[in-house]
Amino acid sequence: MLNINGTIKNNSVEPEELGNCIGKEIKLQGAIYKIRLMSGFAFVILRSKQKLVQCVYGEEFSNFNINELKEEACVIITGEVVAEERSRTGYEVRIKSVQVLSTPTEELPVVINNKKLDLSIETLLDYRPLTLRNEKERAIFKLQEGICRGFRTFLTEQKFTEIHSPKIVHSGAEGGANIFKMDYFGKEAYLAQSPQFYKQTMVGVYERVFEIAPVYRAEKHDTSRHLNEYISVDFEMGYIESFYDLMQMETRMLRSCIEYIRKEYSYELELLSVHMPEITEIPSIKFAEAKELISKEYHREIKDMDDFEPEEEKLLYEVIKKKAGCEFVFVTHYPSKKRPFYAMEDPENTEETLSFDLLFRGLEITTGGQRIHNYQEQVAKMLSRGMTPELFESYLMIHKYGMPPHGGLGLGLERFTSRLLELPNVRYCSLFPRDLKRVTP
Ligand code: AMO
Repeated sequence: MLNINGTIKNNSVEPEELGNCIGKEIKLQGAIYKIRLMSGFAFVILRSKQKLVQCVYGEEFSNFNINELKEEACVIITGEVVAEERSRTGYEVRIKSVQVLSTPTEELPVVINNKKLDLSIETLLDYRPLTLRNEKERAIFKLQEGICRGFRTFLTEQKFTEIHSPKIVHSGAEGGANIFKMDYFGKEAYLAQSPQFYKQTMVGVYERVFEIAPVYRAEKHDTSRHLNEYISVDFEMGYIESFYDLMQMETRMLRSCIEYIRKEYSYELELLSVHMPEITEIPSIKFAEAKELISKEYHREIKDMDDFEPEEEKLLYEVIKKKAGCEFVFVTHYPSKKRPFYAMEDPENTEETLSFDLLFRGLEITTGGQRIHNYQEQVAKMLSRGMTPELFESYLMIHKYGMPPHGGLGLGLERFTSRLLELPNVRYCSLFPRDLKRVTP
């Protein structure tokens, strides 16, 4: 019988410890990222858990044949850590011997170990299992991890409870045609467009909740901002005085996240040359006023009174940056007809909702707002939209049996990341993007 007590036998040092091992012989595990042959010696760059480690082969101290070592082989290196001021880390590992655990059977179809991958977005995504091994590609998703940790840390501190809501659902929350239908043992079901009903429901349980999880949108168009599966950062909170409380909370969440990654992910930020936004205060403007401002500043005719055109979002960014020096802008009071049935209308003007979007560097990254919490009011709004309240019985339970004034928001993780890194397409910020043409890799 074998007793498993949780001990993993591994004598490899953690790469972060190498700086403390100067003069010592160590073992180090990783993949051979790059071999640069010189005469009599070679640089062997090892891809470890987080960073690249500079190792060197030398005829006088290495006891293996460098020509037999292949890039992308998985190895355990034995070597001595020596101080080397020309190395980025201040040290390097002189390789004595190499234990090869596995070695590629074929030449890689794309070059993945250049500083910058010189590939079209299609090739980059087609070879995702390989291209993700590139130093900068890895840094993007490491940073994205940091963003989620930043949000999670902040929200947990603010006493939000993390939840996991179902992704197979019985009705759509966001309306529109972009819902995936599925056959659920002979019944019709859908992939969740958002955790909307469930996060509201959980406000009745915990008062403040959040979720970071995939959501599904059957987007029929191929744009640089739409994915068919994306990660939604949602929070929902009760006992709000107005929807401005939600905007205050989001401002603090973003500020806290930016500080967190600045502190914890400086390696990735530097590698990706991220231009970090300053968030002290975020200006807020009503939707109708924003439309007029853009029209006046740029002598543009307003074509669609109910929504922004993508170009208008960019122009709004420019004008707000010029006037207020901020790269974010809240836009509030969106027209009721453009917002979902759960949005609360402004009692002073029922044509408008107590809702907002947040734009960052010219792209909508968040939608949020106050929800209807009164049962009669919610049923009446559904009926006025031609909906059948009976189909939403379980959702309406919360309204029927008591809910505090509440609201929340959803932030698209890939959109936020792409704007932070100033990348032109959300696909760059999705590990394995799903779009009109792509369900693989
Ligand atoms: P909405 O539908 O506006 O609101 O979505 C919220 C945020 O999600 C992101 N987003 C997308 N990202 C990538 N691909 C897509 N196809 C896509 N669609 C949306 C955007 C957007 O701002 N339940 C509400 C939120 C709330 O009120 O709490 C909702 O889902 O960044």
